Formats: sequence, C-alpha cells, structure tokens
Amino acid sequence: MTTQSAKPVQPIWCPGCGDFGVLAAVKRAAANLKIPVHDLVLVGGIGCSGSIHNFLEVNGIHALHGRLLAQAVGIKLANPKLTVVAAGGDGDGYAIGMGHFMHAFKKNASVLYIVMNNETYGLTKGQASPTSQVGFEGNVEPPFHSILTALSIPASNFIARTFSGDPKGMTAILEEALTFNRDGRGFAFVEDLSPCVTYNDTYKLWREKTVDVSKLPGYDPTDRKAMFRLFLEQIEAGKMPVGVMHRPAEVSREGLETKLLGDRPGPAATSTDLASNRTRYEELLATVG
Ligand SMILES: Cc1ncc(C[n+]2csc(CCOP(=O)(O)OP(=O)(O)O)c2C)c(N)n1
Ligand code: SF4
Ligand SMILES: [Mg+2]
Repeated sequence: MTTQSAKPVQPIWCPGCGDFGVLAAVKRAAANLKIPVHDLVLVGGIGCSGSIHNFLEVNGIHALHGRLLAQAVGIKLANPKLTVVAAGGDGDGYAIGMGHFMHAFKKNASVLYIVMNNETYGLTKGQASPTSQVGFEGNVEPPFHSILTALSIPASNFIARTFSGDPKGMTAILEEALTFNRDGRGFAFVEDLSPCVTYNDTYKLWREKTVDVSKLPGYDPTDRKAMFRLFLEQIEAGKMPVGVMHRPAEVSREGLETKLLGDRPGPAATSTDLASNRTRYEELLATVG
C-alpha cells in the first residue's frame, strides 16, 4: 500500500455532478476545523465519487472496490493521530462493500465515511445500484436504505444524511462528524444525496422531496428507536429525510483505536530507534527460558 501527498488536479467529473458539493464541503469543513493537510488522509473508493482524493491537497489513497473502509480503519489503527476520511459511492459501499459497511458500525473506529449516493453506478455508465428506484434501468428490487441499517446497529456512532443541493448544511454536518472522530468518539457515517446529472439527474426531484428531520415533531437524534420510526415514516410518505439521524447522548472516547491502543501511539508512530528497541528486545529475550 502506498500513500501520496500530491498536488490536487482538476476534477474529472461531469459539470454539475453532485460530487462537486461534497468536495467543496470537505474542503471547507477541514479548513474551518484547521486540520493540517499532513494530518488528513482521504481514502477513495472505486467509482466517479472515489476519485475525490485526487482533487484535494491531502494524503490520498485509491482503495480497492468496496474495501476502502478496511484500509481507512487500518490507517487509523496504525496512527490514531491522523484524521481519516473514507469516501466512495453507493455501489462501492452498499454492493461489493456491504460486509465492510455493516462491520464498520460495530468496529467503531474513529473515521468518517462519506457515501455519495446517486442511486446508480456512475462510472460504469448508469446501471442500477442497491439504492436505485424500482423501474430505473429495469430494476425490480426495492431500494436499500443505509440510514435504517446504520440506526439498527447499536454502537456509539454518529449518523447523518446530507444533500449536495445544500452545501452549507453539508459543511456543518461534516464539521460535526469530523469533530466526533477527532475527539475519539467512534465511527461517523454521512450519506450524501449526490445527483448524477448524466445518468440519473435527480436534482429537481430531490430538492422537492428532501425534508430536514430536525424540523419534524418528536425529533431526538439521541433516541435510535424514535429516529428509526421517523425515518421510515418519511420514506414511506415519499420523502427524503436529511440531517443528523443519530448522535450518542454520552460523550466518551468509544473509538476502536482507544480500546486497542489506549494512549499508546500506533505502530506507524512508534519509534524504530535501534538502541531503545535493542534494549527492549534483550529484555524480552531474557524472559524466554
Ligand atoms: C472488483 C471490481 N468489480 C467491478 C468493478 C467495476 N466498477 C467500477 S466502479 C463500479 C461502481 C461504481 O458505482 P458507485 O460506487 O455508485 O460510484 P459512482 O461512480 O456512482 O460514484 C463498478 C461496478 C471494479 N472496478 N472492480
Ligand atoms: S457520470 Fe454521473 S457520477 Fe460520474 S462524474 Fe458524471 S455526473 Fe458525476
Ligand atoms: Mg453511485
């Protein structure tokens, strides 16, 4: 695995692609939180969305299809001081990557996962994905809802949904998610509704259908059961809920990296100085009969 700190290049996305909104919001959120460039790692999936790390001045890695979370969690455990963001598409995360997706909530490493959901496989020219509507490109299966899955796994996670048509709202949510990670509180998942203007142009429809959950009666993001019901009721009514869907009531360092390493640095940040390691090595040898 190699990482690179390269100069950003111009996005190769189609003009108007929803992913531009995510790029701008990630940039703004990182700048507002004053995250140094050398402390930020962006792991991109495979798909149009997954090339995002090429367009930002950060340490970046292009992961295998559906395997970006395994790499992001590995990076966090190797050096917990880093701020780690995984970003990819709905095909990458909810089809080939579904196993990793489910386990990421349970593992609860303090990394941010952004899924740019355009309800299609954009890069491979518009086939149906797990979130596609019935009828799209001959799809007969009902769409998968990641937020319901996320809410059904009881772990100390931050869960939210944003819309590329509201970059300001997205920036605020990304700032909260990144702060959650940087405080070591665990996994943060943000699904962004990011229209693919070429194969599934949904801007107008989604602008009409999105509803800010925080404005709904009974909104309480610390109550999973209530939020599950609220989300389900909204999608059954044909709406697309956006906003913070879950934030744990308790503020504690629940991240996997703290459970495994405590306050020790990860292996990537551990000294490889010969003299001190030789002493430790000799001490260990002395314990073997
Ligand atoms: C192992 C493997 N299987 C299939 C592919 C082909 N492939 C490339 S991108 C992609 C799906 C992209 O869709 P999505 O993750 O939703 O990203 P988008 O392009 O919509 O942003 C697929 C199936 C691949 N690159 N690798
Ligand atoms: S094909 Fe769709 S997802 Fe890919 S860059 Fe173009 S608009 Fe964006
Ligand atoms: Mg997609």
